[in-house]
Amino acid sequence: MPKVYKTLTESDVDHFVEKGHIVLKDCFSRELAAEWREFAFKRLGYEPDDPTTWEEPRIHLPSMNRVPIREIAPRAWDAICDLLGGEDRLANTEPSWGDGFIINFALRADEEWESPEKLRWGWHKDGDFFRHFLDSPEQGLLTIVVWSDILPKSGGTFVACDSVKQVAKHLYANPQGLLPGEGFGQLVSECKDFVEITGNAGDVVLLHPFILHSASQNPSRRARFITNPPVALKEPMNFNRDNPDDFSPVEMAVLHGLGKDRLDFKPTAPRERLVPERVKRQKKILEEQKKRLAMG
Ligand SMILES: O=C(O)CCC(=O)C(=O)O
Ligand SMILES: [Fe+2]
Repeated sequence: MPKVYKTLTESDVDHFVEKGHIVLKDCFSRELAAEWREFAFKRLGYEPDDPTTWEEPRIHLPSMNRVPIREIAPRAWDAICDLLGGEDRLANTEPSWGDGFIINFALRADEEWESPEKLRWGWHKDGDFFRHFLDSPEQGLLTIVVWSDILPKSGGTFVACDSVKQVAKHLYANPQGLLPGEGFGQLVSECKDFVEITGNAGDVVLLHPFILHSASQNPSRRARFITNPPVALKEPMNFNRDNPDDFSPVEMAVLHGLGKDRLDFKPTAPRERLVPERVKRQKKILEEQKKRLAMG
C-alpha cells in the first residue's frame, strides 16, 4: 500500500530522497515578507534603495518577530511534518518562523563569479550548536525560507544535491560523533549535482539535514533575504523501525545513501550541546538594534 502523506506526493518524496531537497512555491504572504524586510532595513539603519548605505556584505540578524509556521504557511507545515514522519515526532509542538534574516547584500561582489561546481569556500552542513551523529535529532530538517525575490547570480544559496550520501557515510564511519565543521565541507569535492536556490518571496525549500550548501556571491545590488531555521526532532532518527513504512523520508534518504534497508545505529559517545559564537554575536546585534529603534 502506498504511504499516505498530508501534502507530498510519492514523486515529491522520491525527489527528496534522490536530490535531498524539495521546492514549494507560494507558501506564505508576500506582504508579510515586504513588511519584515522593511523593518530589517530600519533595524540596521540602512536605506533600502541605496546600496552605498549597506555596510555589511552579509549579515545574520537575530529575530524580533515570530509567527507559527502552521498559521502563515500551512502547506509548508504539512510538508515539514511529512518529511519528518508526522507531527508527533517534532520536538516543538508549535515551531515558528521569525525575521532573523540572513541578508546577502553584496557578498564578494567584486570578485569574478564562481559557479557551484567551482566554488571552494563556504560549504557546510548546518548545526553549529551540537555534536553530530548519524541519528542526531537537533537538526531534523533544514529549511530555507525565501523572503525576497532571488534571480540567478544574485546571492542564492548553492546546494550540493548529491551530498547526503557523502555526509551519511562520514557520520556512519564516526559513531563517536563530530564537531560542526569536522570534515564535512571538503566532502563537496565528491559531489557533481548542484543547484542555486532562486525563486520568489513566499517560496520555501525543505532540505535534508545532511545537505552541504554554501552562501554565494551577490553582485546584483539586490539584497537577498532568507531564513534557515532548523526543525528539531523529539527523538533521534531511527533506522531500524519494525515497520519499514514508518521510516520518515529523511531517514529513507540516509538509508538510501548508505545502500542499506535498515541499520541498528548507536552513538558511542554522549550527545553534546554547544554554544556557537553566532549566538553571542546576535545578542550584541539585538541590543544595538533595540537602541537604534528606541532613538526613532
Ligand atoms: O546565506 C546563505 O545563502 C546560506 C546561509 C547558510 O547556509 C547558513 O548561515 O548556515
Ligand atoms: Fe547553512
